[in-house]
Amino acid sequence: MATSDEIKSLGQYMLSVSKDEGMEGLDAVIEAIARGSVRVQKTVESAALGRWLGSTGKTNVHGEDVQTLDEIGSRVFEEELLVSGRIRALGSEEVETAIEQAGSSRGNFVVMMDPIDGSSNIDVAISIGSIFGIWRHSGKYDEDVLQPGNQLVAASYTIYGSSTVMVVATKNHVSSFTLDPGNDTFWLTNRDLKLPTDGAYYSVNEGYFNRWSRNMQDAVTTLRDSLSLRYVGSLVADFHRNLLKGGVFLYPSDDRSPSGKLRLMYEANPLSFIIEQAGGSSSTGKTRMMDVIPDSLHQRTPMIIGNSDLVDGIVSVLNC
Ligand code: P6P
Repeated sequence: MATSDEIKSLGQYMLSVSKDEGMEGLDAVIEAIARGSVRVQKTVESAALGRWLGSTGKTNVHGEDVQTLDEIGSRVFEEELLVSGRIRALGSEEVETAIEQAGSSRGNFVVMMDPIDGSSNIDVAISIGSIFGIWRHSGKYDEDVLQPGNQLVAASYTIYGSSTVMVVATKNHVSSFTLDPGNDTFWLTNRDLKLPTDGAYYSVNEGYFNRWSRNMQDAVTTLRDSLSLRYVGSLVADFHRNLLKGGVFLYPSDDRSPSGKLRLMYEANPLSFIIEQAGGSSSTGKTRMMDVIPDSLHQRTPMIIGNSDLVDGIVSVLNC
């Protein structure tokens, strides 16, 4: 890989990494995500002015209210990714079935995305994000779209916060890039990110405490003794803080959501790939997240993700 003082932009970085990791074309996929992120950032920052806030009045495949920005984000990333010529199949939280690229435009990557995560926070100007899992084209359509996390070759998210930051994880690297809105370019700001050894925060919606199993209540009560609670209610924002500062994020199953709320394919798996590349762990509470064999595109999963010692401690309490 080119030396760090030669690599400054996301484009230069990905060109080098794609070559080093034998992932020809991966740079084009990440660049498509970057272009889409620039477009979404412009929409997010002026949402109120452009009247892009609020609901479309439609419900998605999960029966959830579709925010205007959800729809815009899904369309923007779909356009950028499909025009890249590198995508064999594309799945989105906002679309019931995955889109398969036919004919000559077939690429050799499969992308699963949550185009706008945390949309309930859009109207109150709290950070939101976009999440992407990237697999190689494996063979038949069904095999392509339902690959386990342990087959991921890359993952990325963008957080639209006080600055717009893309985190990109590949087989050997996790790095972050900050958008310069002046020239719409993402510049390398953190190279080879690693989780801090000591976690600082635990992140969970304690408002659901009474819905959890007794073991989960005990596990979270223990966290209170040593960690501070931070919960934005926007997965990418909570995850990004813990990636940089150390900590653990939990979205457990509960008596109303027995499988949890978060989606395996385009939320849990991509973030699990990133956290493992940064030296952490991710579990369903029973098994390593990325070993889960998917049954369906939109299936949900409980998630415990962050510093390995914290994740392992919680899992041991859950299974004692
Ligand atoms: P709750 C946002 O709607 C989201 O999907 C994630 O971004 C976030 O972590 C979670 O839901 C918050 O859910 O039930 O705590 O409001």
